[in-house]
Amino acid sequence: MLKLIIGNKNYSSWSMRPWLALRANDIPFEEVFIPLYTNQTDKDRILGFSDSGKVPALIDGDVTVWDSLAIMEYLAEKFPDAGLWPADRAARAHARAISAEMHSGFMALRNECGMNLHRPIRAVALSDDARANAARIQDIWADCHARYGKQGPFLFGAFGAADAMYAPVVHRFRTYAIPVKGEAQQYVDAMSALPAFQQWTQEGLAETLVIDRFEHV
Ligand SMILES: N[C@@H](CCC(=O)N[C@@H](CS)C(=O)NCC(=O)O)C(=O)O
Repeated sequence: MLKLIIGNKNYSSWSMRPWLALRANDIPFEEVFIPLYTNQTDKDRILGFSDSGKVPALIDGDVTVWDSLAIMEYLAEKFPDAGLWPADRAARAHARAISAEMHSGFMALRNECGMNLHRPIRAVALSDDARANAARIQDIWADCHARYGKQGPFLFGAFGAADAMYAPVVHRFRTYAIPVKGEAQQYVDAMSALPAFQQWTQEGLAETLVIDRFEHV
């Protein structure tokens, strides 16, 4: 049985990504929750699974894969029928490029609008960089919709790895009241209707642990 080590569902956007990829495809796995930013004991538990000291980590027998994007690649190889990457090579390259862009970029938006599901909805004054990040993400979604929208409501038609990578942004746009326009709103609606996305959200909202440093934004 695969084991996915995750942090708080309320806060851990990196944990959310591979969890969604697994759950949305009905791939069985055991979930191991370790509260983030609590004490050395919890940190040591994370280190017991991954030398990176970070979540998520996927354990498959004697294979450990850490880092969300590497986990996505591992799952795509292990479960080819799940279609985590598009079958078409050009679309697959596109999906990998936008996933990498999410993984390595949008720092201003990520720093200024950390995922926090239970945060009361409230706009904050965003920096120019964060506003540019939000616009770029919406352009990515609109471009995918224009190219692949006939195949389904997700970025490349059916739900895949790129969607899992962008899913936490849907929460950020909502809780920080960032305006979403046109096709990007259709994408937000499709993601919000996905049962796996709803399950993560409900379980995150049910958590009572509070990480103080993420609460004053
Ligand atoms: N690049 C990593 C980032 C992982 C990461 O930063 N995880 C955070 C939680 S969302 C973490 O484990 N923080 C705990 C710590 O640093 O002690 C990925 O894509 O998986």
